[in-house]
Amino acid sequence: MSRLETQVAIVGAGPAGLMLSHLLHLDGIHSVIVEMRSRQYCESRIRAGVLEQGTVDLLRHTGVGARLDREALVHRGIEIGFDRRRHRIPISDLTGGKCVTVYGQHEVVKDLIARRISDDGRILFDCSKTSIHGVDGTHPAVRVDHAGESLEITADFIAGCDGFHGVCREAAPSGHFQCFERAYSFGWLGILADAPPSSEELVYAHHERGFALFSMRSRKLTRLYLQARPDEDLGQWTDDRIWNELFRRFESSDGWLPNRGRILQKGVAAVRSFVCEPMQYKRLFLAGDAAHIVPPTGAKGMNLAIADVLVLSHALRAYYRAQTPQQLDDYSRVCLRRVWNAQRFSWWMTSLFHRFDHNEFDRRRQLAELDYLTTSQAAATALAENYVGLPFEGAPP
Ligand code: RFL
Ligand code: PHB
Repeated sequence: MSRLETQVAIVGAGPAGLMLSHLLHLDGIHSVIVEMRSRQYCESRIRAGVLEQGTVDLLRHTGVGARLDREALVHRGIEIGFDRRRHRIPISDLTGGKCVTVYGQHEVVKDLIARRISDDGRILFDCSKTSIHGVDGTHPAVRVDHAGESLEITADFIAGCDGFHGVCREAAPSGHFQCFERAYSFGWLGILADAPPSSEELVYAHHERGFALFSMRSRKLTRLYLQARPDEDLGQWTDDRIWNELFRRFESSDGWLPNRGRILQKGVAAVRSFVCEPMQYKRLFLAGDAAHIVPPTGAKGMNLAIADVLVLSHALRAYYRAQTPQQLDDYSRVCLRRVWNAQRFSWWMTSLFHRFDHNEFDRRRQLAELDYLTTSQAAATALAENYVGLPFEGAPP
């Protein structure tokens, strides 16, 4: 078995693992990332699209915001559709000028991989058989098979940035982590369409047939989602059926509809809420989707992952500079406060827009809430403040 030593071994080259490695490098701390997928796969996996103000500020501040500044789309409002009408929530006006930025998660991943490689960072793609060892001792290790050989990476700390289905959460003794979970009876069917977005802003639509979301990836690509069954058979969803369903759910009295175009990608994503507490076991730290999942309705998942690793990088910096473990001990508490806030907001957005197995009373209550949201400045401000994101703990001024 080959051996390697580093300060922080990171499992997963998603936004959390890559950003952590980048932040540690800026503080002079060495890390190695192991990733089960290929570089090409990581760079083309279409997922999140909406970046909070704090995420964008951090990308810029740490020197990985140049392409984002050239290509990303800045959004100062969102549209809420119900009862065949759309209502604008002016999120920038309600938050002292803050905005969200539409820039695909895979673009952030591409920018971070390019930067890590140009800084001589080590990312081992195409690893298999990842396993975690020695988490009870002072030198935990990650073992993988990579490039035809077995490799053991010994480190001071392990960062589990390996997503919801990763292996790191299982490395702690059973019962250490307490998991809080909520399942939903629906998923999201998402498509990427070769069509210029027909609105400059996102449209979240409530409809009696179920939720629909209009989003985008660029001036040429529209991203759309439909509430669907979690086990939806994509084979049953012809392109015509998808467009017809979208057009029905977005139907509005002013005639606005998304532009139709060739469907480049389609997939079904689960909708779930999940939190693992604490987010640490001795020298193993969980970050991002490995520790928590939010329903996509609030657009918070990737932003939470970035916020976690900012806190973790500061704690590791304090540890290496002054041998002070207090910030590491505080990691879970600091992160979980933000995580539960995002859970609350994402659950609220989900319950506001989706069709549940509920009765007419509940549907009317939903409509009343949408009415209140689009006519009360106080209600709209609460949405706007959460949508652009609460301030990042320890973010640069
Ligand atoms: P990731 O991105 O899942 O990365 C984990 C990485 O770990 C690798 N891995 C392993 N590597 C080695 N060994 C193993 N045993 C491994 N097991 C796993 C995986 O291959 C992967 O590369 O987690 P991370 O970094 O925590 O990032 C989280 C985000 O990806 C996620 O929260 C967002 O995509 C959620 N999300 C959204 N978030 C937003 O902030 N804004 C949005 O607009 C938004 N929209 C969305 C979303 C997620 C969606 N889906 C598909 C669930 C829309 C959708 C449809
Ligand atoms: C997306 O563009 O993928 C997206 C936008 C807003 C959401 C979720 C996903 O709330």
